[in-house]
Amino acid sequence: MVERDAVVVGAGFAGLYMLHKLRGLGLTCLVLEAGSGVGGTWFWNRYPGARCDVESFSYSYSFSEEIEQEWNWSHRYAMQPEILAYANFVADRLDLRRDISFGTRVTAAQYDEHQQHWLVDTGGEGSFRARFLIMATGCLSVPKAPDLPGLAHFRGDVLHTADWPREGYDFAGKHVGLIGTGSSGVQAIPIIARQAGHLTVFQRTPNFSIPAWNARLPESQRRQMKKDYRTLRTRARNSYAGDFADEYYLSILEMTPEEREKAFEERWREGGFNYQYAFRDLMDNSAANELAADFVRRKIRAIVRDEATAEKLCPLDHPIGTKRLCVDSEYYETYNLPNVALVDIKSDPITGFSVDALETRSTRYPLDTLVLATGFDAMTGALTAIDIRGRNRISLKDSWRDGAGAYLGLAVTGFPNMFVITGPGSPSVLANVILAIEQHVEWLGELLQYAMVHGISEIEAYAAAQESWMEDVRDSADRTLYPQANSWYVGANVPGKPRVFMPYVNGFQVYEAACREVASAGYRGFRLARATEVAA
Ligand code: NA7
Repeated sequence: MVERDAVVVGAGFAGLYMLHKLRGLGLTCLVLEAGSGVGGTWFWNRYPGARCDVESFSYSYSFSEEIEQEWNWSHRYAMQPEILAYANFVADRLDLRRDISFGTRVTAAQYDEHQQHWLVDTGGEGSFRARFLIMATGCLSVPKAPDLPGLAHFRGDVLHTADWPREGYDFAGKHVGLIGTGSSGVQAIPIIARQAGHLTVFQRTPNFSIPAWNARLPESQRRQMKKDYRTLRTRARNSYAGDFADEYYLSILEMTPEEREKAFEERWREGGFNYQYAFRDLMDNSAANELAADFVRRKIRAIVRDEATAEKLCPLDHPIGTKRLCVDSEYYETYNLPNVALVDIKSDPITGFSVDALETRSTRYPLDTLVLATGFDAMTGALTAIDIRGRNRISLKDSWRDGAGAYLGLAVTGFPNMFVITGPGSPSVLANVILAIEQHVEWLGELLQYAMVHGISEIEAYAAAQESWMEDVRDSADRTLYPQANSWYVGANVPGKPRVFMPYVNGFQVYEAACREVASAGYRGFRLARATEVAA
């Protein structure tokens, strides 16, 4: 049995920084990672076109000025290989690998109330004992395999975007089918279309997508950004989304039609999430939202030449932004290529597969390859996949049966000394997730420091604190349009998952202030017990 002060699960951006932080506190730590390398979601998601939808300069660690200055981002939005190279650079620069056990998948964790430590099992790769268990398992790390009727009959290649072969895949000359038009599909489709003989996209629900206008960063801009980093990071810390963009300065409803059209056009030309975050009434007023949505639909109709295809691509079932916006490179333009077809599987559902074809109610589509861009069991999937048992052997899965929750999105009642980085109830995926990670790691670092100074051996969120926090998370979401969509934010993409809006919608800066306030009130809402008190 290997013993450490803390075990961290996952060597993505959260696990890497957590390890660095714990070392700085003088705690011994081991990171357990299922993959053979660092990078988390960026290790697995190697599909063609995989790219971050947050701009490179803000989607990067801010805690080390050396790392900021030494690393050079090549593009406005970094591609997956570059982000993975960055994660490796950080791991090497901070000498993190010696405390990471790769190829080690955690299968179970059990809290021992008498000894106040966690026992972590890996199903064959060893067992571990630690006072603290820190889940850095990521919000988008468990691929969701869709329930497709008769898929087992298909003898062609089946690939999932979130579990892509490391050696890549040659689409040349192939007849390819792709299911899923969220961010992964929207990024992969333009690239696959240019490589494959023929691509058929099977779309269940169209999404809104805004152009990325991705481009190389000129050296002058890189130099300027590096100079401005401190100011920009401060701005990010004080913003809703945790990045550098100007936010919430325009009201759609207060503008004249001409001003509005100009503002939408400018945001479209700027590209990316600022189409959503520039407007302060877009996410809580249906009329404002509809105007913004209509602009994008008009863009789709202007770009896509075939009228019927354009109509199929126009989202009508959810307000814009209530499902994560896609940020694309020539997504809509791809449907003008002669070798690309779009099939609406809501009106013509998939009925089955034969060895070499996908069949819908009306048509048989011969395929060599099927790409599943069907998303993730988001926010909770990686946690509930592990048999985590807290006080009285209560399982995390059971305690989240009616919906996931955590006090501050960080600590779950009944699971002392366990912490979840970017857990349900925190801004996580609604913010620049790297900053959300940094804030959690730093806050947790201070809590553990406090525990050491005060001789505290057990930390647990009170049930009442968790309940009232999650009530606020829910009520805040209910004041916006977010819950209207069947999104992965509410778990709607996983059959049977309780429908709870999981991210904290009031903004990164409001959330950070709430965390600070809890800490300065002596960690209000947490039971902090000294060893003697626990034994008694
Ligand atoms: P998403 O955004 O969850 O998208 C998954 C897509 O797959 C979406 O279009 C789904 O349609 C579709 N889907 C899922 N299951 C099925 C089945 N059974 N049949 C047909 N279509 C299906 O996942 P992504 O990987 O694209 O992106 C996730 C996040 O990663 C993204 O937001 C970024 O933050 C990075 P549906 O809408 O459910 O009808």
